[in-house]
Amino acid sequence: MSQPHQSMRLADYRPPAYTITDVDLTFELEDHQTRVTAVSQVVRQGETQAVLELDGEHLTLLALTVDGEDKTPEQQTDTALVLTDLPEQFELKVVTEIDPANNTALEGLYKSDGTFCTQCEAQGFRRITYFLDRPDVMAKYSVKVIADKHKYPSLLSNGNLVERGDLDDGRHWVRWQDPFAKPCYLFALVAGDFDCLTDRYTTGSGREVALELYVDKGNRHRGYHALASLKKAMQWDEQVYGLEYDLGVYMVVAVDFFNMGAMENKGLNIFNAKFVLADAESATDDDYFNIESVIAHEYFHNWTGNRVTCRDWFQLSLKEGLTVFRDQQFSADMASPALVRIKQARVIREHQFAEDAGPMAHPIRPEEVMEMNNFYSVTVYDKGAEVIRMLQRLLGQGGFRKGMDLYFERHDGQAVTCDDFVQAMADANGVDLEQFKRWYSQSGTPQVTVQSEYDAKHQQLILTLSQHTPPTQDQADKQPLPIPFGVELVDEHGSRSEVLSLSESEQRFCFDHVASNPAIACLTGFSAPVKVKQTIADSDLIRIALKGQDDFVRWDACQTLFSQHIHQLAEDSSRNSSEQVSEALSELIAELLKSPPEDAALLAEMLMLPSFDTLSQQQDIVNVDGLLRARKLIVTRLAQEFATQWQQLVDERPKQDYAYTAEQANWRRLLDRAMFYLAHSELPEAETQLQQVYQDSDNMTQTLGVLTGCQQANLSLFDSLMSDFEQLWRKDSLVMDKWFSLHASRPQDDMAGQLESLMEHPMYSINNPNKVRAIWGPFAMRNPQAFHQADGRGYRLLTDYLLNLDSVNPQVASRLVTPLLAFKRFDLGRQQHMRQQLERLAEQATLSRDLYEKVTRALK
Ligand code: 0A1
Ligand code: ZN
Repeated sequence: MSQPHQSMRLADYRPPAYTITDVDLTFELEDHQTRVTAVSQVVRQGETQAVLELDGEHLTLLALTVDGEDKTPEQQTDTALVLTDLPEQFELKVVTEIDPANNTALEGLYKSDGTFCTQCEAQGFRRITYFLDRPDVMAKYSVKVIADKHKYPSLLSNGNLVERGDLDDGRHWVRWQDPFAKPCYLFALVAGDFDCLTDRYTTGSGREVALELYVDKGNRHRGYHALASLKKAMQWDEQVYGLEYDLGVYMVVAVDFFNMGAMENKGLNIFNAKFVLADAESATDDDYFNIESVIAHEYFHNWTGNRVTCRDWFQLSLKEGLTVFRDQQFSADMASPALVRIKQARVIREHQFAEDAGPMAHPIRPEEVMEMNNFYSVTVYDKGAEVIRMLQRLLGQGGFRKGMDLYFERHDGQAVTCDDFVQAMADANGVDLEQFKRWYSQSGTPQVTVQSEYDAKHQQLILTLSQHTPPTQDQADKQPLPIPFGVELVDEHGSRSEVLSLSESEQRFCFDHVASNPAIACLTGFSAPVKVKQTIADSDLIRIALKGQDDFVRWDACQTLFSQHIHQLAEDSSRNSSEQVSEALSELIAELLKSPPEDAALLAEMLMLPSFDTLSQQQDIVNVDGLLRARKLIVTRLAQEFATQWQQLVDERPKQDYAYTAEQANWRRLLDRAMFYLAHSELPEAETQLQQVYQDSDNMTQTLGVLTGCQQANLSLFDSLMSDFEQLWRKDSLVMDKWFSLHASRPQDDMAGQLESLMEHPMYSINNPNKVRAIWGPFAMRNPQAFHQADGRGYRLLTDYLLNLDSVNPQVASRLVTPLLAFKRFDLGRQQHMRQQLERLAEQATLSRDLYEKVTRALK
C-alpha cells in the first residue's frame, strides 16, 4: 500500500500564522447548490511573509477577494487554498458552493430527511467554506440564513436571533449573532419544519433563558423527558460547580441522520433523535437514562468545551474526559449510583481495555493522529473521565472544586491544553502533579498484582501491591503511575476500607489490629482503570459479595466468581455439564435471593454473568468456543436450579403504570434478569408465562426484556413475538432499530440470509447511521456466535458491507471495523480469516482516511 494519507503529531503543533476575529456568513440554502458567502476579518500573528493556508474540502470556489479586490490563490488543492502577499490585517471574502443533499458522510452541511443541519466537529467546517479550521482560531459569528419559507419555517444558528424578513420569491431570511468568540467546530445551522416544545429556566443570578426543543412533526409528546432533563442539568451545574448558562436561548434539535450521539454547538445542540425522544411505550429505561445523560453532557460542554476549549485536537480529552466525568457525576446523583458506576466499569473493561490491547492503543492525549474522527474513542472519553475521577479522589471534592474554579478564572474564553488544566488543579491545591501527568501521556492498561500475608499472632495484615503496564502497539516503555487503590477488608465482624496510594513499581502496606484473616476486596468504587491480579478463594468472594460495604466490589466479587468458573469450564472441553463446578455459584445465588441488597438494580447486576467481551478480555488468546459453551452451561444450570425463584420474581412483578423513577427502573432491571433465567429454565410453562408478561406490558423495557430473554434462550416464542412487534411498530424508526438489533444479535451460526433480509426491509437505509449501527453493531459486537464463526464467514460478511459503506459514510464504517482489528487475540485459524479481510480492505485504492488509518495500524 502506498502512503496516501499523512499523520499529524502533537509535537509539531505551532500557533496559527493568521487568526480570524469576526466572520459574517450568508447561506442561500438549496438541496444541491447551496451558496455560502464567508466574510472574515483576518489578522496576521506570525512573520510578515507568512502564507495563509485555508482548509477546504469538497468545495466549489466561486469567488475570492482580499479587501474587495479579486485574489488569485497561490495554490489550490483538494484540501487547501494557499494565499500569499497579504497585508497585516484584511477582509477576506470567500464564496463557495456545496451539495448538502449528496453529503452522505454527514460532515459539514447536509440534509437529514427534509432538514438541513450541520456537523462541524472535528473538521467539518472546511466542507462549508475555506477557513482556518482549527480550534485555536476563535471568532465572533454573524450568520444570515436564506431559505424557502414553506419548507423551512425554522431557520436556526448560534447565539441570539437579531433580525428576520421575507423575500418576494417565497423565501425568508434570519440573522443570528453569537456574542461569544468560538472555534468553527462549534458553529451550527439548522433549517426545517418542526414541532417545537418550549419552556423557561431562570438561572441563579436571575437570567431568563428560553428553552426550545425541536423535534420531527408528530413527536412532541416524546420530547418532555429531554426538556425536563435539561432543566435538571442546568440546576445541577449551578449547585455543584457554580456554573450558569450564558445566553438568552438554549436550543436542542433532534435529527434522524447523525454520526454520533449529539453535538454541543454553542446555544444550538444538534442531537441524534435517539437521545431526545422517549415515551413509555417506545423507549426503555436505558433510553430514558441515556437521554438524561447525553442532554446533560452537551449542556455541561457549554463550560467545559465551549467557554474553555481545546488548543488543538490532541487535547480532546480536556473537554471530553472532563465532560463525561461531569455527566457521570450528574447521573449518579439522579439514579442508582451503584448501577451507574457498574455501567462505567463495564465500558472500561469491555471496550477501553480492548482498545489498549489492540492496534489503535493511544494515551488519553494522543500523540499521532491521521484521522481525528478515529480518536473520539473510549480511551479519550471514558478513560479520560476515569483520570479526572482519580484527580478528584486525590484532591478531595473541595480541592477539585477549587481547581475547577481556578481553571475557569484563568482560561475562560481561551483554547488551552490538558497541561493547563492539570496546572490549575495543582496550583489551586498547592500540590505537585508531575507524576500524575503520566496518565495523559502513557497508553495501556496497568496491571496491579495483590499479595497478602496475614500474621495472626500480631493481628497484622501486609499487602504487597506491584504495578506493571504491558507494552502497547504505540508505546513500548511504560513507567509506574500514581494509582489510587481502594481496598476493603471484610471478615466475620465487619469491614474496613482505605484508599492506598500506589505510585512505585512495588509497595508494601501494613494494617494493624486486624482480628482475623479478612477477605480482601480490591478496587472499591472502581478506584482506577486498571486490571487486578489476585488469587482469591471462592469463599472470600462470596463473603465480599454478601457482606461488603462497597457496592462496586460486591458486584465485582460476583463477576470474579462467575468468571473463574466459566474459565475453568471453558478450558475443559470434555465436560458438557456444569454440575461439579457450580456449587459456589449456587451458594452465592441462593444467598443473594434469600437476603438481597436493598437496591434491586444492584441485585440484578450481581445476578448477571460477565459478558463474552468481559470474559475475553481476561484471556491472552480468546477461547471463543470454550467461553460460549461454558457461559451457556452455567446460565442453564442456574436457570434450572433456581427456576421457581425466577418464576416467582416474574409473577410478583409490581403492576403499577409505567413511570421512569429510580425505584421502578431498578425493579424492572431485576425483572429483566429473572425473565432471562426463566427463558433458559426449560420449564414447560416458561413460554406461556413470558408471553403473558409481553401481553400485559405497558412499556418498552418490559417488552424488550421478554424479547431478549426469548432470543438468548432460542425459544420459538421469539419469532412470533417479533412478528407481532413489527406489525405494531413498523412505521416507527427508533423502535424499529430495536427490532433490527434483536434480529442481528440472535445467537446463530449462519447470519447471511438474516442480514440480507434485514437490509431489504423498507425501514433500512445505508445512508442512515442509526440503521447501519442497529444491524451491524450487534452482529459484529454482540453476537460472538455468529460473528466469530470458525470458517470466517462472519468476518467476510462484515467486510463485504464495509466495502460499500466506506464510500457512503467513512466515520461509521471506521467504527464498525473495530472487532476485526483485534485479530491477534484469536486462535490461528480465526486470525488468518480476520487478517484476510483486513487485507481485502487494504487493497482498496479508494479507502477512506478513517479506515486506512485503522487497517494499516492493524496490519503493521
Ligand atoms: N463533541 C460531541 C461528540 C461529537 C464528536 C464528533 C462528531 O462528529 C464527528 C459529532 C459529535 C460530544 O462529545 O458529545
Ligand atoms: Zn462531549
